[in-house]
Amino acid sequence: MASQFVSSSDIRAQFSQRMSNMYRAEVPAYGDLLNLVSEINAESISKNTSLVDSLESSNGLERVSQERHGAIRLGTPNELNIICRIFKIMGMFPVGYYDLAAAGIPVHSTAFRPINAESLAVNPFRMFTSLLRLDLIEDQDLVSQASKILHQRQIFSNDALDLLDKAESVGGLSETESSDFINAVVETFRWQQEANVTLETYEKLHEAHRLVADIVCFKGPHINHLTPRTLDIDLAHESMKRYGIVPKETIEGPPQRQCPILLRQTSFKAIEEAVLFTDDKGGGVEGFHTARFGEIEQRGIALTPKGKGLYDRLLNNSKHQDVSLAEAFSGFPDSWHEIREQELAYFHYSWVDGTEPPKMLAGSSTVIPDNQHAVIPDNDPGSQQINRKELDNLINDGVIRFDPIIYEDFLPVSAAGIFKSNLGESANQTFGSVSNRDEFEEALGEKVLDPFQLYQAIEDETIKSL
Ligand code: OOG
Ligand code: NI
Repeated sequence: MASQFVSSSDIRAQFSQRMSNMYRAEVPAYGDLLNLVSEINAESISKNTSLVDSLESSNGLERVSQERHGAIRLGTPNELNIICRIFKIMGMFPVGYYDLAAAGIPVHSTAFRPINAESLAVNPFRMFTSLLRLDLIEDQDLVSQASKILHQRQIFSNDALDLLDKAESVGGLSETESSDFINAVVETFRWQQEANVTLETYEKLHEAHRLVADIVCFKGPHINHLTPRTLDIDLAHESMKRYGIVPKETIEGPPQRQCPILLRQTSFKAIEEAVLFTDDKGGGVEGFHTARFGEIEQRGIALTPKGKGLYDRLLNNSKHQDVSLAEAFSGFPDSWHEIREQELAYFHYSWVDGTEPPKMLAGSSTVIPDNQHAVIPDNDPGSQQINRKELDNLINDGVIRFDPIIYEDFLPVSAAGIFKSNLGESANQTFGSVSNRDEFEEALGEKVLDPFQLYQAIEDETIKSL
């Protein structure tokens, strides 16, 4: 019997679209950003045939126009635990641990995202998810007040929780259940104008840290931003002005290069939103809150530990020596051949169109001609993966091509920059850098996955299926 369950990738794709519709209605400038990005992506695609070839060969073209990430900020370990269960139903798993305390932001984070090549090709939606760390706030009275407020709120509806239980107990959701589930989860992230607290409490929390106020004072974790992926961030950055959008001055991440690596991002300032604070007499007091903003990003190739090591060294040089980012990064090879040769990044391997040798069927006695490299199918017990040397030869022969595996994660330094640009001047606080990964994973209920292992597995899989 065919499965009656909606696939987790379909749930995720629908959820991502629904979040986008909601955010567009809430923050009109996000709609402008989407228009701008689709204009620029269409232009990049029409002008750059090698980019299109590369995206097509690695199954990445379809997803680009639908692609985005979101960011949410949670208040309690229990909220994080439930979010982890909810995102799992959508095929999103916690990848990486980001400690933002070192940058003066009292949260630690992970990225929930799909992890295998097929799911990523369907829809790569990811959610940067932060958990507040009240242990970093000094004023103990304020901490206990904040903690009390957070423990009284329930950010998930009963519908969301019931459907979550159902999905976990029977292994999936029917069409109707899935659509109810998506509705219920989208509501969790809706902006709610009525605050949880009085204006006075808001101001006290705001003074401790703006982010604390953003998390504690509201009934739910409103989506902080949604970020579309552009194929040319320099052009997008330039064009923002045409749309009347004022971006940050600099683009976070590596400099402009022939071969994009990791992630480059830019954002525009947070918007001011009206809030209704509670008052003791049961009425509402009007006020404002600024937290939500717009961001765009360009994604490049995922780096190996060796490549990331080099990246970090060069970034560090540009900070501590008086050299520009572009100069510092002249030390990072800027051709795909060199990057591959030096094993600085992960690649997707495939046959050049028309060169793919006929695959042997299991148990068949097809003889592979001598001039074609023997590729033994997976299900053969004696199956052998093409080794590095053979791969190099096939590439030299022009029969195998290699295309970048796209970086699906985030950069803590850029994340800190993005947080800060929206927190304003008061954000120059520092906390001793006491990272607390164990506590984060305990709240999550599991360990975060290692991004390098995931990219390696995807690369290996492309070699195996040659
Ligand atoms: C998350 C900031 C990190 C990114 O793109 O690096 C982030 C937040 O503001 O909550 O979204
Ligand atoms: Ni972001």
